Amino acid sequence: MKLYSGPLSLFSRKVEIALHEKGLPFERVQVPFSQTRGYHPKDPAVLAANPKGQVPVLIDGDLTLYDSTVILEYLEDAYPVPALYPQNPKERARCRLLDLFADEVMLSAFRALMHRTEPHAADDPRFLANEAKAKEAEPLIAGHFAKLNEEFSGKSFLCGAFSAADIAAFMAVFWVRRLGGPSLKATPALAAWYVRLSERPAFAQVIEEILQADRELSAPVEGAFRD
Ligand SMILES: N[C@@H](CCC(=O)N[C@@H](CS)C(=O)NCC(=O)O)C(=O)O
Repeated sequence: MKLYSGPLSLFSRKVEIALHEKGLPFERVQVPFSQTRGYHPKDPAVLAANPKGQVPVLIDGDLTLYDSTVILEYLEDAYPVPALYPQNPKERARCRLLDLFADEVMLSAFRALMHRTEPHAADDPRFLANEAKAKEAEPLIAGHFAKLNEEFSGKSFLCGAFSAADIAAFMAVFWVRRLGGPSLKATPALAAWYVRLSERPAFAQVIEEILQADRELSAPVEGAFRD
């Protein structure tokens, strides 16, 4: 399999974790990314494969796929062991909903923090205007943490056993922490789950690669990974 990925692409990294968790070998092609130009110029292979021009793109033989969730669902169908989704239809649907919650609902709030890794002067008026919007988003993000925290009553993982929902939610929580968002202090079950997942080899490898990419590509973020 070949995966077009980005060094600081949350959704590509989500797919990488799933591939590692399933023990599937893959060739990774890192598309160019910078904090000032984003993904421009775009990789021609990605443009050809995905009408949205986005990574991740997965190629498995004669099949080309884009969108991290579509890719995870394909991996589950084609390579079912170890499972990343519950077998029970209602549990499976609930797991998909949590994946969507992380990928879409949480992202739409913490997008407001993303300017923090771009190069800036502390008194840059554009940066300060973006910071005002980030501060407005932070209570919403803390609310998302509280919602996830409630999911853990009597469970170690979001859907009972480890699943795709854990991967998606972890990436969202990790991205918020990386961007100096709300701490996990008020959400102890979420904090304990976050530590547990960070220690899994698939997660530890991807986290280390993202931190290395940040050292090379990103501005330092005040309050990143605070307790
Ligand atoms: N819903 C898509 C989102 C993919 C996405 O937003 N990819 C970003 C990188 S994380 C990208 O390629 N952005 C470049 C662009 O939108 O032009 C997924 O889950 O894969």
